[in-house]
Order: sequence, then C-alpha cells, then structure tokens
Amino acid sequence: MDRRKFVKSAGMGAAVLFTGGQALAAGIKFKTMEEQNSQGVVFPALPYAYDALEPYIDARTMEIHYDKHHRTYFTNLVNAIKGTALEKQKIEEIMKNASANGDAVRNNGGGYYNHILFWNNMGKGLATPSSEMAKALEAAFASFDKFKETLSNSAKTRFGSGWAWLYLTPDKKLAVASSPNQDNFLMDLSPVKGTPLLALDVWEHAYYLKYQNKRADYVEAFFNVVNWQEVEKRYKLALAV
Ligand code: MN3
Repeated sequence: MDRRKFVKSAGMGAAVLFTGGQALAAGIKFKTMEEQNSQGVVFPALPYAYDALEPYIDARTMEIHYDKHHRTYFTNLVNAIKGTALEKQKIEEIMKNASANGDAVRNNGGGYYNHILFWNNMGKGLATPSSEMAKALEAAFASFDKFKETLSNSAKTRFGSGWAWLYLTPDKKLAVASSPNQDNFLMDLSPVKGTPLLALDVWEHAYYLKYQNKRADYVEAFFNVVNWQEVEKRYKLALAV
C-alpha cells in the first residue's frame, strides 16, 4: 500500500469509529497519545508511512509489524476484555492490574500498549534530544553516549523476546532496563516499576527481515530514528504526575 492509500484508509477508519471495543477496519489517527488513551482500546494509525524510517527500518518489516503483529495483539486484547469491566478502563489501568487480569490480557495488552509507544517514539530527523533532555540524560548516565551504550547493552542482552526501555523510576530518576515478552514497567507483576519513556522492540519480528540474527546492528540503527521530542514530552508528563 502506498502512502496516499494508507493515509486515506486510516482516515476512513476514523469515520467508522465503533463503540464497545469492536475491531476497526483501519487504524485511527490521533494527534497525541493522550487523545488516543481517552478513546479506550482502539487500533491507532501508524504516525507515518511504512517506508518513513528507511533505510534503518525497512517498509516491509514496518507493514508486517504494524498491520499483522500489532493488530493481532489489539484484536486479541479486545476479545479478552469483551463483556468485562476492563472494557471501560484505560490501557494504563489494565496494565497496572496485570496480575489480576490473566495472561491473555497481560500479553496482548502489553503488546497493544508497547507498540503504540514504540511507533510514536520513532520518526525521521528527530534523533537529537533538546538541551534540557540531553542534560537530564547526562545527569543520569554521565553522557549521552553512555546512555546509548546502556540502552544498547540492555537491548542486546535481553535473552529471547522482549523490550529495552528508558523509563522514569517511581522516585523520578531516568533509568534503563529490559522486560521479557510483552511485559512493561507499568505492570504490577513486573520486578521493575516505572513509567515507560522510550520503547525499543527487540523481538525478532522487529528486525529479522533486514538484519537477520544481527540484533546489534538493528539496535545501532534504531538510534537514527528516535523521536526525542516525543520522549521528552513523556518525560515531562511523567515528572509532573
Ligand atoms: Mn513487536
């Protein structure tokens, strides 16, 4: 699908907004994540075209990752919460009670939420943090390069499938850690707790078509497409809570 067709179908998705958690024909376009979250569990539009992050992330990977993997997590989450009180909850609330909600909600809810963060914290030409964000990273990790090294190591050493994160600890410190499968640090069952700021998907489906077994090359490429404006926005929101 080319960009124009994709944008058109994404727009049409917004015109057929369902209530009650029904699956959507196409992703809905939201201006901000806050707007997205206010709508409950809906499948969001990708914030850019499939080929927008080339050559670092190839269009085919982007299309399969978004339209197959992410959509499947969404659909399975919708089915898992259908007819329950969770239908009326925000996804963050669903995450916070992960231990009580069962594995289908934990895995598909995590997959649904984590990928929304991931799409939004990538973009082209935004890969430099503001001086304020850079200072915060330097204060936490000694230097920006040291931060990159820490996140890279976290991503490369996560055994099997999972995510590497920059996150804000409950005592408002910037930190890096990884999570297994589709877990994240909002979940009550996670040994690490905090607010996710920057998500890096290290499941093989995120890189195998282009990078095969070379996760390290994918992680290196990722730093070229980080949307630091989005990360900084989340950072400020998390600090203010
Ligand atoms: Mn993924």
